[in-house]
Amino acid sequence: MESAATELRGLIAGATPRLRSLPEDRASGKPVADKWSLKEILGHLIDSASNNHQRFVRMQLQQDIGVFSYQQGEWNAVQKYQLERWQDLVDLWAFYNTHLVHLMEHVDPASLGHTCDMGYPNPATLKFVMEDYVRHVRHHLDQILGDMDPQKRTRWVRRDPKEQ
Ligand code: NI
Repeated sequence: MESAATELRGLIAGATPRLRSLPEDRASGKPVADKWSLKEILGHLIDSASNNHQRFVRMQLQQDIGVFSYQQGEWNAVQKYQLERWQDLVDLWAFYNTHLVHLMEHVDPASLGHTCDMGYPNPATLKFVMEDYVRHVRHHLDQILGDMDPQKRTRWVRRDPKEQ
């Protein structure tokens, strides 16, 4: 999983200083009430890191871990990311992902075909889960750093594991 790990390492290195430079009010600004603020998007990436951390470990220990998913909107709302300091969220995101790079670099190659049911039509292999995780990080970092109108944010396009 060297290439996914290298890509994630590059995303952390490139994005962290840019995230740190965003002011608190910009990070918590909510120009459109029903769209996530930048804090809430980064919070979503922290939830993604913590849930995928579980997948990355559990899938190495078990051939098929069955259903493993989480309710993204509910997770975000419960944790009140809007009330948390932006710099703390950036640090947590960066350190968590640094650990995930380490994990990917040391993944047991024999487990890359192990599977998880992520609600896609086909079971996802650990290789797919890791690659799709990095694609998802990039997608949301582009939203945060692109400074775009929240209404014009591009939607996440799910990929069927079979088409990887
Ligand atoms: Ni997402």
